[in-house]
Amino acid sequence: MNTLYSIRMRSAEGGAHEHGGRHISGAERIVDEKTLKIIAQQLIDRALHHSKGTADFINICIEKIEPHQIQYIRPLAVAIYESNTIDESHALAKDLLCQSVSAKAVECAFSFLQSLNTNMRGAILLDSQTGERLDRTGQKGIRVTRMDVIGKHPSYIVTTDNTEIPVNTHLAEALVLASKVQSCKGIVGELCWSDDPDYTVGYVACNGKYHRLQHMKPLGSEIGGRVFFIDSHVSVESVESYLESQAVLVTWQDR
Ligand code: WAQ
Ligand code: MG
Repeated sequence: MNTLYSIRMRSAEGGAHEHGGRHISGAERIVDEKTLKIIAQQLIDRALHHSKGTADFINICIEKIEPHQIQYIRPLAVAIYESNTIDESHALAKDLLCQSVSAKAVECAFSFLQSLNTNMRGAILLDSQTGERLDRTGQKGIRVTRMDVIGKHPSYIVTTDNTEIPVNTHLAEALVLASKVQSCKGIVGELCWSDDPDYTVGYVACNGKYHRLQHMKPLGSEIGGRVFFIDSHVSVESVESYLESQAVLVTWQDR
């Protein structure tokens, strides 16, 4: 197998993140050497042409990954739902999450995301029973990194009810992230909606499924976020270390 590299981009406006700049976008891939240049170019374009603004700080980090460090996983199954309003979608999301997480923890997650007035770059970790916040990263959050699919993203996905849906960049990237997150020992659920003002689709991940939900926030809202629900029997350190460091590749087809 070719040598693989993790390539990650983060961009901000008004200076670097660590100097108070506003987060514009972040993205990452795991690719071989000959693809690195093309991906670096794509990531720069993403940072410079984003609906949230124009970055004046772009950080690109490239690291070699040893083949034995990589874990291979399957993507979550995708389930889709009909809903017409934010209230309906949130009620659905709560019902789905309550299969794996306490009602109290679900309420904490929603109030946390709904009270954000700036975006975090990462996710918050909540105790799946008490709803107590477990990470100590403040406004930064836990950033999931070192993940991608093997080969190309499929252009269509067949959902659990046998519907074919087209795969856009948001869905492809979110499904990879959510699949890595749910593969982490001790994580029992996730709640997410996008921070892109023109993208209102979100999801909850639990019970081996990516439950895709329309209308998770008002159109035009620049605030999004992610919450991961943790079983209190596992150590927060082991969860953080897996999310931040373990290289994971999603295999779309059987290998
Ligand atoms: N690790 C942890 N948290 C992250 C990461 C990451 N790598 N990337 C983003 N976040 C957090 C951060 O707080 C962002 O503000 C928030 O999530 C939203 O990120 O069609 O586009 O990249 O099925 O804007 C979901 C629906 C789209 C896709 C999610 O998220 C679909 C999306 P965004
Ligand atoms: Mg975004």
